[in-house]
Amino acid sequence: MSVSVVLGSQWGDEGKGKLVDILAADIDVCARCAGGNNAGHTIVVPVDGVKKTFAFHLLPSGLVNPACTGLIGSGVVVHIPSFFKELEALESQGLNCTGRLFISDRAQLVFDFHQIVDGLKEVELGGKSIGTTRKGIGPAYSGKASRSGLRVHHLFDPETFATKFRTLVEGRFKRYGHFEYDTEGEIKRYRELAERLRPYVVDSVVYIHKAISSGKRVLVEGANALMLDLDYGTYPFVTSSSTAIGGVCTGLGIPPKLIGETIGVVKAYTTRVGGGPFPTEQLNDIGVHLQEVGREYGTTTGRRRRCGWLDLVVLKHSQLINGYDSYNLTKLDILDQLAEIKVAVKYKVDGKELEGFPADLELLSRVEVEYVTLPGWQTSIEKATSYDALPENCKKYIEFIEDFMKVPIKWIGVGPGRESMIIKS
Ligand code: 2SA
Ligand code: GDP
Ligand code: MG
Repeated sequence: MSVSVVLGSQWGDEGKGKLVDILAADIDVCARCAGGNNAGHTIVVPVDGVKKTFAFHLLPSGLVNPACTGLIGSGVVVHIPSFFKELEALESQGLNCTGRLFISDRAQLVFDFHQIVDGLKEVELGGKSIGTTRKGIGPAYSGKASRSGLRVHHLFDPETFATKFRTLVEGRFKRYGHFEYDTEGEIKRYRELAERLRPYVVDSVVYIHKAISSGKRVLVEGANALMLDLDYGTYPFVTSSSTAIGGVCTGLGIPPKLIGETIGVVKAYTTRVGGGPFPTEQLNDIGVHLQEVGREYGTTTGRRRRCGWLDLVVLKHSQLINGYDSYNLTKLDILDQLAEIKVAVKYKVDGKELEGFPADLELLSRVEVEYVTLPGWQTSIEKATSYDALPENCKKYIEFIEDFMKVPIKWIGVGPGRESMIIKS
């Protein structure tokens, strides 16, 4: 039995949560391998004829399926108060997660002081700020890499926890000056939180391997996306985790040979939240149209997302690294009203085509983007339930992407709801 993987192919918010929710009907375990509660996955589900919206940040989106178990892997960074807050919000919406949510004892902890430092670092960067979610993600992964971080298992050794915690806070005071922080109060709070967390904690390596070997179907839900990957994204305008396929292995402790289908989620246009380069960004009416029709606001922070055309140079880079077997093209309905749709196919610098997506942001700032213009369909596709029912120009757009990428588009999103997904054979 192999593990399936859903990954964001662009700068995030492609609609990974919706696909994961649909696939969760046929899976037993849905696992998160990286990131933290910076992620925002929105799911719209009909419950007794009424549309219900669920917002996931740290917990796996597969939990909407009552038969699915959620696993938060070792590569994830966890802010425990947010874990409980999200769990309570889901339970208040009628999702009972008792006995079907687990967290790795190796996962790194995010504390409030990481979130404070995240904000201070952004202020320090001034005009060059990353535009982080201020959830403490960067500072927590920095602590992990510098081998001073605290992990879930430390919660159950109160003496060691308290000593290390005081040292960590002192270190931050030395670097950033004294900020208001109740260190002893936090230590006390975490003693209580540890007891609440205990029933959820597992050795996730043992857990996932037992699940796989007993024939359980496992799906990994990627958080953020390839262009936000610490190594392969638009560094330093990235998140601090490995959002690529490698992060699935390291974040869950599974070898590559156990990975089966890898599905790339591709928005039919491009969006990005926060700072950093975005070659196909449209700072014009098109960008505003995509933003408004697509309701492009951050799920976690409510920030306006920047919008632009689909970029196949980005997708090629993403394809090389993650090796997607198939795509879910999402939010195609957002292009319904456009007379013409552009797709970026080439980057040139000084008249010469670049072979790959450049590492150097200075070089990237000089690229000339070459587009192909395709005719729009100017009809609503929201109610389409089959590939054949789509307008010809819409099919041409889909097939152009498939031909260019040489990867099949298996799912097509035509609306936010679970029912608005066409399966293309
Ligand atoms: P961080 O907080 O350190 O991970 O931020 C670093 C960069 O990563 C971007 N980032 C995101 N981009 C898109 N979506 C994200 N999740 C939320 C959502 C975002 C929101 O689903 O809408 O609500 O604003 C996400 N998380 C991190 C971030 O913008 C920085 O560019
Ligand atoms: P994720 O981070 O990749 O899970 O994506 P988000 O949930 O942050 O953002 C995607 C947004 O688009 C959510 O509000 C979804 O409900 C919505 N969405 C997903 N697929 C579609 C689609 O095919 N059409 C439309 N109109 N909305 C979609
Ligand atoms: Mg999102």
